[in-house]
Amino acid sequence: MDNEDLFLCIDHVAYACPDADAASKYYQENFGWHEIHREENPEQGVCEIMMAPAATLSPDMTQVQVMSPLNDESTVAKWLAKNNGRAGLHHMAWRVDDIDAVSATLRERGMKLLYEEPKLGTGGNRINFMHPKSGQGVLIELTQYPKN
Ligand code: MC0
Repeated sequence: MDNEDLFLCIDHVAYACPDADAASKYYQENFGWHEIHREENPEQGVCEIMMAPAATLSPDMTQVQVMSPLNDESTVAKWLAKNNGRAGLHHMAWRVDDIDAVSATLRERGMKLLYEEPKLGTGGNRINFMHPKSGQGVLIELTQYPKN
């Protein structure tokens, strides 16, 4: 793939904390942000709440994903423990149109993707992650919206 066809936008930035509900309330009360969507993803071990500065999401509006671990085995629980329990930015997600083609190109370029095949992400998206070593110290998610 050509560089200009790889990524569409920053879909969301993910904030990891011990209590997603409490963080959502804080964003609503202090910043006027809105809950757009919430779900539990047992495979990823997270409760996650998608939030935006408007009640209605426009197509390219970057969201904040507020997430907390569902259990001690969650990668987010491990991350929080390593961070001495402190909340903080955990990853950012880049939206792609064709995650299979983008993943193939990134692999050709030597990037390490965590999963052989995409897994289920928020709202039925297909997701994968680039290892923080490939992201120069940042965990980067690739996310593709369901095709109609
Ligand atoms: C770990 N590292 C990070 C990091 N997590 N660097 C930047 N950002 C992070 N979030 C670094 C560590 O500092 C360490 O660097 C190295 O990566 C290995 O870390 P570790 O503590 O030994 O942990 P691992 O290797 O067991 O796990 C790290 C890994 C894991 C990224 C592989 O967290 C993972 O599988 N993440 C992908 C799944 C995920 O995060 N799911 C939650 C969101 P040094 O230099 O010390 O070696 S789910 C989601 O977001 C979905 C629902 C969605 O949006 O649709």
